[in-house]
Amino acid sequence: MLARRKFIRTTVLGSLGVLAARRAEGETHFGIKGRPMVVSTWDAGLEANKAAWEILGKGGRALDAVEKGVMVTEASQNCCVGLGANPDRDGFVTLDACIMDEFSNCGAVAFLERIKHPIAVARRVMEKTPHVMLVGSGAQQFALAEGFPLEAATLSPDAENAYREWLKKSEYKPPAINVENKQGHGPFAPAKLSNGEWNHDTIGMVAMDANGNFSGSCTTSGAGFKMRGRVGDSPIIGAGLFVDNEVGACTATGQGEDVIRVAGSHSVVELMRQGLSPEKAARKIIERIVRIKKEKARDIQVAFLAIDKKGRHGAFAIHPGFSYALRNGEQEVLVRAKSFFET
Ligand code: SD4
Repeated sequence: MLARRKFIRTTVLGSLGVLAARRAEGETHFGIKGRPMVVSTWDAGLEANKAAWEILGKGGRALDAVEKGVMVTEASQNCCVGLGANPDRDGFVTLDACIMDEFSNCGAVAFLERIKHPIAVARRVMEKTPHVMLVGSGAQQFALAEGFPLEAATLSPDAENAYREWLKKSEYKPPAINVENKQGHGPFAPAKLSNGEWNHDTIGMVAMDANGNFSGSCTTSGAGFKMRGRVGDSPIIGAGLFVDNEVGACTATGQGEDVIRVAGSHSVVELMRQGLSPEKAARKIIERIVRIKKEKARDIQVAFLAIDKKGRHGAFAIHPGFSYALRNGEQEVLVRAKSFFET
């Protein structure tokens, strides 16, 4: 599947003269104000972007695009986002999500069980309550009151197998992260699915619509076999996602604990506000995490993915293997991000 996809490096995108000049900065620039674009994390982003583009390509609002986009991933049986994902160490799948729009409205749910589309519940929290975040049984109660169905409390066949395997040792030990060599770092391993593909447990998506407005979404099952009650960065505004319509938007993936400690996505957006490109801003915050973690940075993966008001997109990761999906008027591609460690 992957072999048929067009895989590109950030530095070799583009063909127009104006883009060549921008390439000299080591960045890629396809979207411009008035021309919509969407980027999302990992390979599953390609399918999610298609749904987002159905809206963006017709001049629709970025908020609708980022919600509908990640719902594809949440519903996919071939993905570890959503109810098909690996459970916590007590055997329950618990989901986290957040969404943010161009007016800095935001909504989030965390530790949500048995609801198929946490991102849609997060949007309802944003639009229908005076709050930003609902968690656990309260979030589920709200979802049911809003008409979301209560799904079965069963594991997907892939998750069932993975959990049975995990129970043999019951160790909360970081496995792999690198999609390419299937090895690497952090508890956020690409899970091997029964169809042979590898996938991740999170999707973050940020988009700019034809009006130049930004929105973002992030949804996850979190770390497989996590402690019961554990919540990562993904539903936390400023950590897993941040949008500022004057500047741009950023989302994060990887070890959530280390994204939270640097207020990751917010920090990237603040650096873009100071004039840094998305890639350079992401790189600075990755370097900050590496400084904090010292030698432990070898064992974790974190990546940031951002877009700005000039229509630039960029990402940076601690380790190789992180890629993001880009869709705009000209391109539908996977972009391989640069990383702090090269091997
Ligand atoms: C978390 N950031 O729960 C998420 C995990 C993730 O790819 O991004 N996995 O910490």
